[in-house]
Amino acid sequence: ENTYDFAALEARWPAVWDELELFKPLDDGSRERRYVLDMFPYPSGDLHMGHAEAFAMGDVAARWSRLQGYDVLHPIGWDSFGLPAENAAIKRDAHPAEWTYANIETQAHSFKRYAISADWSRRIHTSDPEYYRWTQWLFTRFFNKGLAYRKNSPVNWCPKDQTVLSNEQVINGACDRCGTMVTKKDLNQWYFKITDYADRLLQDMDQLKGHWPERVLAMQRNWIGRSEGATVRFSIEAADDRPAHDVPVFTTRPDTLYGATFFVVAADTQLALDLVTAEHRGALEEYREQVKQLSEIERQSTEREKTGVFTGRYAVNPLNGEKLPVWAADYVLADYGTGAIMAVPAHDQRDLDFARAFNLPVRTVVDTGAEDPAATGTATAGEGVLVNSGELTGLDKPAAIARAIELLAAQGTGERTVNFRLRDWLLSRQRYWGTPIPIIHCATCGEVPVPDEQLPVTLPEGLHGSQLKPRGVSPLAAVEDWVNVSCPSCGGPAKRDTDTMDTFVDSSWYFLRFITPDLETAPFDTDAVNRWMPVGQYVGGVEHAILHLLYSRFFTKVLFDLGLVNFTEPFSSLLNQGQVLNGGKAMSKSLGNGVDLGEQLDKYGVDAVRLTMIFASPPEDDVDWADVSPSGSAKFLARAWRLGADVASAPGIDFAAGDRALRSATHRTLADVPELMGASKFNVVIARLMELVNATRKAIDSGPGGSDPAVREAAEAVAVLLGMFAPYTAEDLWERLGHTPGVATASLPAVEQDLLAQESVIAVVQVQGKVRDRLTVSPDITEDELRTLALASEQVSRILDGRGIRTVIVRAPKLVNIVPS
Ligand code: ANZ
Ligand code: ZN
Repeated sequence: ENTYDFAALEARWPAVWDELELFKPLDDGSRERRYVLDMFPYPSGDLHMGHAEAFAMGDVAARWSRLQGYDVLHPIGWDSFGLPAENAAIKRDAHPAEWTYANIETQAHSFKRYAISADWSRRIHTSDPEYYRWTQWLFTRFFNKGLAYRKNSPVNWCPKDQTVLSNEQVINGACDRCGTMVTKKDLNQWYFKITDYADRLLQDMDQLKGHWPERVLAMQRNWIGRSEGATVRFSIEAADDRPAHDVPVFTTRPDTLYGATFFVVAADTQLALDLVTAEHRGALEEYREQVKQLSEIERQSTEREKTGVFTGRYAVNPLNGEKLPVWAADYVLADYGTGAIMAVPAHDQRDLDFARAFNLPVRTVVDTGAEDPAATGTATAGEGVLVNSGELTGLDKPAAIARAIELLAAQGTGERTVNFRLRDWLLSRQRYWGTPIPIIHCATCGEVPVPDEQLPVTLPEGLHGSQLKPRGVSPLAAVEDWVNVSCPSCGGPAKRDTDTMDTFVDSSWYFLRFITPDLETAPFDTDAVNRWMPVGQYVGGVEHAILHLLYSRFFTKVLFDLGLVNFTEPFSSLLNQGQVLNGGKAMSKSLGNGVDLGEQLDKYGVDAVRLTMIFASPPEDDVDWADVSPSGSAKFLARAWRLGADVASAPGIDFAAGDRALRSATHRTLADVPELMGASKFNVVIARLMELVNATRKAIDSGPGGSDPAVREAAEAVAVLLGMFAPYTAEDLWERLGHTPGVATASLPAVEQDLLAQESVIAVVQVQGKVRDRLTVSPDITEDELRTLALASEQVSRILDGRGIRTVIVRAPKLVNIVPS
């Protein structure tokens, strides 16, 4: 039978692969270990085209590592807690687990069909009590280290989902799940102290340079947002009903202190309420109401008219004793720096806009050569020389910054500080389908972590459907016999914390659990983890450039500090695969341009879809499904597979006597693949395989024929390399070539250096445009060498017959044209 039937191959091979356990790592030290990981999926439904792209890339990386001889760990599992399951459960009056685990089974089935070379014995689900027990265990370790704490603070609140969102989940002021504009609400929430690690998160990016996409590093750097400057303490004078008060500000420009003409506190802070005098209190309260209605993005918009109210107070400038009116405004943010600023309108545009709106003075203190900001309305931020600035006058900007800090430090009113944009990680969620926070609140003992032997704190099971509806408090709070417990410390009556964790907590350590997934005594085995980690190749979408990657990096550093791991970065190398588009646009319901993965697989076969994804472009680039040809891929696969019928020799023959041209083509391909794979040019490798298949076919049909050893050598190389992209076709071809199954773990044929020299090429020699000779030359021949050879040709001398030469045009290595005089 010589008809390529992908469905028959798909029906046959998975069971054989399972049986052979090809993808279980040996972990015996006989080979170098390599951990290749795809960002684990969320079980939202069946797999879609995006999964097909991402997981094809990760699978190619894993399969390539195996061919290179590594002992490869390539696991798969599910990030299975989260809101969609809960919303689905509410809609269908069901339990989130039903939807979640049904989807997981569907996806698992599809992943198997898609021939992901995963070790299925390591499968984990973050919503299993066996997993979240350890998420809770880790939480208690963070808590004991002072890295998990509660604070009452205004939080991002999605009025539609009725849940708190982290800063990272607010995109342009809207909920990243439902698009509703986010507002603020005061709640007592759990936080992880990621800000303690800000400097290390930044520093350790040095280890990732060159191995992570530069744009991801840039996004992380920007998110962490390190700024150098100074803290300057202003004292706010007592006023009628209010006592004096010291208020620090953070400024990157202490050199401009003499240019400060007013002072601003964020309107939505307790500080603003503490400062405001009785006379102005009403106005402030009214203003605060107005501010509450605004989204973060509106507040920060530079377009918007500046607003604010006077507090009735004055701040004293510590350098010159000047009194500055204190305003409350919304353009100063409560949670950046100290929530208060010294306003320098001449050199800060936001301050200038505010000054112009409220008729406050503008004083230039750095002469940058530009026109007066008071006149132009444009603040000047550049380099220059200090003017009107007491002791600082005459210094340039950097010198003035240094001097200002010296002066402040001498007075005890300021010092150099570094400020980060990064905020602590808000991890409390008032939802059901997540990891319960393992804390018990006791009136006597306070916050008591649940002891290890009482973990996991499992979710109460009875809740389903409308009982899960968001109400601003967790649905868990309603389950009294779950909430009411005795205090593990004093035995008195106490209550469980009813919040669950942000699912990003679950995914911040899953890569460690994969290493010892069944361990019952710890989240992971430290020795085993130290053997396998860091992940050698991590593959996933750029949408995780900040959150997931930053949180995983943070967790790893904390675990390092706890002595639980011996490395500080979890992912040595990162590949962001592109998106699958259709007609140049992301697939979406509203555009109606979605392509169903299952239909594509049914129509063209798994291998053709995989090959198409990978061949379309380098992995980082988008694939436009409207521009590709899965049927072309299927044709190529059939052509490769049919080589199996025409190789008329037995395995194990000596290739040395084979046709040299074909051998050379095979070995040149084998020699180039490592560099191409190393540079993630998977698509180029496929192009090279296409050439090799064509060359082999030609050798069979119009060359030395199917019994030539070079034909077997080429076909075997095709099978081994093709296995990375089209595992079914390659495995079947391998078997047709007489091998026992398991091409995925076959060894990569060794490159024979002496076969790499390019064949010679024919250079045509013309005299006055007429071909007079043909020379066999190296493709690398230089123009001078070729000219010399051509002029030395006997044929040419005969034609020239003593005539002189006007010009010689040389196009190495293929053409020489001689024009006689
Ligand atoms: C005086 C000054 C003069 C400033 C000047 C800038 C230019 P980055 O670089 O982003 O860290 N600032 C401080 N806290 C703020 C808050 N909570 N809300 C809004 N703005 C705040 O920015 C630091 C600068 O942003 C600080 O330096 C402060 O304004 C302002 F010619 O202080 B500057
Ligand atoms: Zn107690």
